[in-house]
Amino acid sequence: MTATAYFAAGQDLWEKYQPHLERAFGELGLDVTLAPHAPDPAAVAFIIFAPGGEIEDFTPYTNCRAVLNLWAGVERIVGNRTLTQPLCRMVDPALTEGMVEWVTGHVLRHHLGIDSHILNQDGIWRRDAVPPIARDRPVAMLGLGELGRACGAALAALNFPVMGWSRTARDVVGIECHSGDEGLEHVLRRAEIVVTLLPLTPETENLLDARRLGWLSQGAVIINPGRGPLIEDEALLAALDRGQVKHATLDVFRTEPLPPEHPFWAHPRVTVTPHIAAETRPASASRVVAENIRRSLANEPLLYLVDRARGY
Ligand code: NDP
Ligand code: OXD
Repeated sequence: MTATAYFAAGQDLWEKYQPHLERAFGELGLDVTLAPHAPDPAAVAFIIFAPGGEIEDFTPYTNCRAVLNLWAGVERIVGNRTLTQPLCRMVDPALTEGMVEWVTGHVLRHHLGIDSHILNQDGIWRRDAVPPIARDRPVAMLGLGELGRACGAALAALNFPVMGWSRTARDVVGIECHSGDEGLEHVLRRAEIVVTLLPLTPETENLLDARRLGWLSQGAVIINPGRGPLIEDEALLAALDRGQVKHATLDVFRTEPLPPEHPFWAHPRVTVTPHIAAETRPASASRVVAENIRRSLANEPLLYLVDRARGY
């Protein structure tokens, strides 16, 4: 019998995804009908979801075998009490590539002091700020999941000493791995550049508060493409103002779009990017969705299943 996959991620995304999803279903020979509406929720076998999409209440989808999130982060759906179906998050190879490029680019910007040579050129020949080579610039990667590992590997390949931090103890080639509160203190005290690629959960919210920011070495740089609430805004502003944090490059915020009056916009040592570090790409992500539908229909384990208790 044909299964129905309801694309509940909104009209804009529908237009971008429809041809790719249909192609990906065809490539796997799936007997699946893709629909932008679900007049009969009980007939829906799969829900393709994105935050801000059409579903708040999952209760009527009584025969839904899985909810397939198009985003890597699940904080906007994982706590939905009506969601009893398995939830899968997105691990998209093209999103990962994008994140590696964004993180590497921003790390190199700060490492090389690129701004001082491309902004405010004033005719003065300054040779006083030769950067160290990468092997002398320790980087902390908070989060050693799909994205943290890929970014850490790219930075390690450039010779940055990468210290990683995760919830459980990990062993990642090329990365000095740490976990637990002591591990966090260790990496923050030693890092000159800190990248946050953690999911937003009750445990990670406000992780970088005044106390932990106080562990940073003077003049550290923070790069946050994870989620805004990982860092306390006020504590970060205070750390910037006392020079403990030399610069913060922020892609994600408590409120998005970041309101025009937010102090981050005007701060001379904050760079705001509008949540563009890495996007899910329809062509590759559609293949991930199709593969999970194939697995479900074949009663095989789903990929990238979210652990509701952990929240990611
Ligand atoms: P993963 O789930 O693969 O990895 C999460 C990592 O965070 C794991 O290493 C995990 O530890 C660690 N972690 C979770 N909770 C804690 C904790 N309490 N203490 C210490 N470590 C913890 O996620 P991804 O790498 O795929 O994505 C990370 C985040 O990046 C997403 O959740 C999303 O918020 C953000 N993102 C941002 C984008 C953007 O454009 N700005 C695009 C895509 C994602 P462990 O290994 O032990 O499980
Ligand atoms: C994601 C994001 O979680 O784009 O996929 O932030």
